[in-house]
Amino acid sequence: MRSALPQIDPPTLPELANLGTRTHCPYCAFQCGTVLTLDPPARPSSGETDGTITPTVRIQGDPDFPVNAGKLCIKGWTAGELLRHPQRVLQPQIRGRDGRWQRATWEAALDLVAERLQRIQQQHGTDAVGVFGSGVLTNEKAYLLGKFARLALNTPHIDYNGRYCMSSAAAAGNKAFGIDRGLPFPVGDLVLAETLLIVGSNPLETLPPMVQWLDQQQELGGRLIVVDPRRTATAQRAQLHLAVTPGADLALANGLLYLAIEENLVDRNFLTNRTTGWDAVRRTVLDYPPVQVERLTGISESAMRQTVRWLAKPNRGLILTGRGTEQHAKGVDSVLAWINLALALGHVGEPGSGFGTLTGQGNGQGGREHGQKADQLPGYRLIEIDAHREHVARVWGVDPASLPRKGRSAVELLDSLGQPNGIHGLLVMGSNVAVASPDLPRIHERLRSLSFLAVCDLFDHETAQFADVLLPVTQWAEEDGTMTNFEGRVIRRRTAIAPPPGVRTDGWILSELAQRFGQGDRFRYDSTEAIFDELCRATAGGVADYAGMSYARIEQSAGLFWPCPHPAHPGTPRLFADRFFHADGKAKLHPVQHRPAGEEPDSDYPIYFTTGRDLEHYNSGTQTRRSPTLAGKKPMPRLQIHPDLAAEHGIVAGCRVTIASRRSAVEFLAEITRNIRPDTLFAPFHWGGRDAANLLTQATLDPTSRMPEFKLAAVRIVAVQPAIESFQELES
Ligand SMILES: Nc1nc2c(c(=O)[nH]1)N[C@H]1C(S)=C(S)[C@@H](COP(=O)(O)OP(=O)(O)OC[C@H]3O[C@@H](n4cnc5c(=O)[nH]c(N)nc54)[C@H](O)[C@@H]3O)O[C@H]1N2
Ligand SMILES: Nc1nc2c(c(=O)[nH]1)N[C@H]1C(S)=C(S)[C@@H](COP(=O)(O)OP(=O)(O)OC[C@H]3O[C@@H](n4cnc5c(=O)[nH]c(N)nc54)[C@H](O)[C@@H]3O)O[C@H]1N2
Ligand code: SF4
Ligand SMILES: [Mo]
Repeated sequence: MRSALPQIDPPTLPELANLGTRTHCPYCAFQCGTVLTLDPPARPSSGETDGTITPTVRIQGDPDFPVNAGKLCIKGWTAGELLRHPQRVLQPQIRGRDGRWQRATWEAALDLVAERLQRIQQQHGTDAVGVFGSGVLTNEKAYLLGKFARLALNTPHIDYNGRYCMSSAAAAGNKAFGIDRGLPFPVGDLVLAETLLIVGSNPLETLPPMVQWLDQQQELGGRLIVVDPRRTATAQRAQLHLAVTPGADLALANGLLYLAIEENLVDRNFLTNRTTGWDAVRRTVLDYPPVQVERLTGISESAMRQTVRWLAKPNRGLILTGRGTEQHAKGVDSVLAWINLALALGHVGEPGSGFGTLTGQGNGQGGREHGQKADQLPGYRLIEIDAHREHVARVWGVDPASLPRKGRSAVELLDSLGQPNGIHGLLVMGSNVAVASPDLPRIHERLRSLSFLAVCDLFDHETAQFADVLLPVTQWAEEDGTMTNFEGRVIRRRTAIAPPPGVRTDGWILSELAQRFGQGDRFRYDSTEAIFDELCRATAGGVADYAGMSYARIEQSAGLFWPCPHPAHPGTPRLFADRFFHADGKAKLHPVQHRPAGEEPDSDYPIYFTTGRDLEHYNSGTQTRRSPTLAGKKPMPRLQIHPDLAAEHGIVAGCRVTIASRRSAVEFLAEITRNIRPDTLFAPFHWGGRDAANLLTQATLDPTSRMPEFKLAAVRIVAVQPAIESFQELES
């Protein structure tokens, strides 16, 4: 199916509408405040430079936005490189009989999408079409996408890439606290932590402006402990690094709680007054004495004792989790184990103390609140609860009985593509599933067996290679909306420049398609703000209550924290000061047991393989691999390998090393480094094609969150090509 896109000259930037506009970075959940100007400054073309100046957008950190306070990472200040990128898709494309893209009018492309999806529904039933959404979408788009799936397509099958990202932390937060908001406090509170324990996250590379908060925390005398199989940039600045065995976090957390009990560090007052469930947890962790935990985790008893003493009162101890501890088939239970520890030490709710999780995607938080998750409706309502269905149906003006029920989760949805009783027509909006999904050989086979695939994106990416129709959309700086950052702060994305003439917003596309499904009236809005106002009504009374918000209110301050139930409500920066969100106001502890991963190393595949992120690239790499600056800095993935393991296989820096799992094999450039456990290999997942780390990963799902096990597969080294050049810089 591979074919080049017809090249069209990208428009330059003639009418940069609102330069000096304050908006936010397109990438991660930090949602750094930015100010956009022109670089180089537009000047009348003259003489030798006639026509040669192509202005680009300059992006600077917004000093007035308190979260990043003027700082940006390299991805943020290079994001402008993509606005007029030569590979940007500028017109709808329809796959011709020869397998090549052909330009089409919007009318023709949208008619085709509607016709094909309708034909599939006539043949196989309404449930035979599905939607795959994204945490890249604004709140307004996420809301519309959920409404579109339920009302226009009338299918239960909508899920999104947040299932790959935040679902385990979300499920654990809901179970323990009765609410799921990544940080239950503003990020500035971090500086108050006397001990910060970061588990399975590498914020120095994944949320880099965090450095300023960590610096301040350290200047105030605070300590940092990092739990990660790699000695990451973050771990390198820690007082204590616990290089845990991949997949053993739950045992570690239980082992720490065992020691807290033994050392009499448990806060019994807090447990009695503010929690339930302690007895069962206490009994469970008694099975985790240090010898046993040391065997499972590779962490010494003395390091564990140090950790728990530093975290316990009278210190302020704060535990933060990331994908390293969550993207496992026991991700929910692992997060619950960390929450148990935080609750038992009695800190939760006090500034600089407690528990939080570091959200990933730009709108990873808002994306999971407004109804694009298979089991959810706007406001974090649940689609299987009658009262919740009734509220949302009223706002939408439909009969509650007409709303579909709960659909399939992301991996299960993709796994059903083209299968009997599965999905035959799919709309993907804002995700490159052909790179980002686990066990790619299987997912590619499924994508190939679909009858019809439509993709809305900026680029002709790896997933679009499987598509029949590609609909080009506007980018962040070309549109209005709101995003909810990792603190639960709702902020404004603002239009700074005019989009290229041939592209449309995702919202416009959904409303046009809805019209073709006879639901046009329910998708007609005068402005993005009108969508937001409806969203606020739909969330009223829900857990993620935005009812008191408006664009004007959000703009008056540096964003508003939900819940914000009425127009006079100031928003809720700190969630747990007085109560938790279960009916009794208490937090719940849950007894959880360590168990093996979906796949453990064995004699055939003896090495752990884990995956994650580089500073310079973002997720599937659709965007950052196309940035000349970022691709120049990191042109290809590197496999991190410890010198001991390398020596065993005769590998030196710069060798090409092929590793195989039970799914497939991938050849990587080797980087020899002591910053990883000798039993573990690491590769980033930002590349596609033959470089995709996800060709190796496995898709065992967490039974509760349905999160796939991205962080653990068993592999072996199958071939080593000698280094052809000197790769000294690859030794670290
Ligand atoms: N530069 C950059 N920044 C990003 C992104 C990006 O792609 N690039 N993506 C954004 C998104 S969507 C997300 S979700 C966040 C993710 O942010 P992070 O959670 O910080 O990212 P990861 O690199 O996936 O995983 C963190 C660490 O988990 C470790 N790890 C692996 N296995 C285990 C384990 O079993 N236990 C423990 N404790 N640790 C383990 C890895 O070695 C890795 O260092 O980043 C966001 N920011
Ligand atoms: N092995 C391994 N795999 C992983 C992970 C891991 O740690 N290891 N992490 C997982 C995680 S946490 C995540 S979040 C996923 C992310 O992986 P993906 O779901 O692929 O996410 P992105 O790469 O961010 O893709 C976003 C897409 O949206 C497009 N886009 C940007 N803005 C817009 C817009 O406004 N509208 C539309 N329609 N499109 C837009 C971009 O061009 C890009 O193609 O990957 C998961 N996969
Ligand atoms: S930290 Fe995240 S939001 Fe900030 S500039 Fe970097 S990628 Fe953008
Ligand atoms: Mo993510």
